[in-house]
Amino acid sequence: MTKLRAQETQPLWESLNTIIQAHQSFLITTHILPDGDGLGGEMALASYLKQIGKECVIMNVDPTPEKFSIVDPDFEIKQWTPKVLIPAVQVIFAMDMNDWKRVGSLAEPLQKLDAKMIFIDHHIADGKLKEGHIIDERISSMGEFLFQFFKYIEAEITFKMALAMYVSIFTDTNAFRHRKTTALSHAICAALVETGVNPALVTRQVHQTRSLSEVHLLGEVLKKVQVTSNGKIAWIEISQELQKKYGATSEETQGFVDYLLALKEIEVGIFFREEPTGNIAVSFRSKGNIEIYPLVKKLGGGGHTYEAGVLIRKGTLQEVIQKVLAEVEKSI
Ligand SMILES: [Mn+2]
Repeated sequence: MTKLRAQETQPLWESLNTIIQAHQSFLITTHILPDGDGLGGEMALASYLKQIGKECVIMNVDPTPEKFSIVDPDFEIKQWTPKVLIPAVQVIFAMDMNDWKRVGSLAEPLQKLDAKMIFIDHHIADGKLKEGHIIDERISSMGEFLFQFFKYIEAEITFKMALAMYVSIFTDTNAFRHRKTTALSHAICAALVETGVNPALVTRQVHQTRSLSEVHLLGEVLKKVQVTSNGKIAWIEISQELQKKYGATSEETQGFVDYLLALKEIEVGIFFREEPTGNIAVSFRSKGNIEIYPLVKKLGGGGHTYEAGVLIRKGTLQEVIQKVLAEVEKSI
């Protein structure tokens, strides 16, 4: 059934297994504004660790969005605040990220612990970073990596783990649309559905959750979509003023950028969002003919070849839009 990419990935499964076997206590975390991939990955790995008798806490800097609460039926994911005591664990796994800045204010207290700190990730990372971490840039999602790992070590995959991995793969491929979606991604999801995961229910709970005001905000944002002179790039923007008008949070505007790819002629969609701090978050999506990672990297961000993002700390919303569009037009 599932053709595992054994030769290439086996060393990563081996090293993860070695770390797990050699230690007893673990903390798992993921990036700020956690998504279905980070949360699903955390839950699947934590469930396995507990299954084999290890101690494991999941602690994130931001709360779990309501739509992802299905991966955490027993409320195991804890939110960290400066008042929360972090247990003195031996190993920290940070999932779906490869830069400690991505855990925001949790980075410092974690680094103060005398623990092994390991990224489990699939974002583009430079060679040096890969040493000592578990990074496979080819996989679609944490769920895809973990499923293969569990099969390799012959772990029992419970329904809870299956659901968490399905949510991870389903959300990080944007429902099997992204370029990293492979036959393997589908085969793994088929196996997870056989375990009892209900795809229609996951779609309903994860993708069909917008409030009326969010849809109205989306409508207002999309009404002002702009396209560059060469017709290849579409962009939208959202100011703090507009977000406030609709009472929307940053988390609620996630996914807006994907609507731009519905346009027939464009190759790249960009979403500019002003944060409460005044920083500008910029998300990029490419249909696959144009690699946007090099440009995003140049701007100081990161991500994948065709999906990437950057937080720009200098300039107003309009200044950032002008600057980024100029860079994009120059480079593609
Ligand atoms: Mn991911």
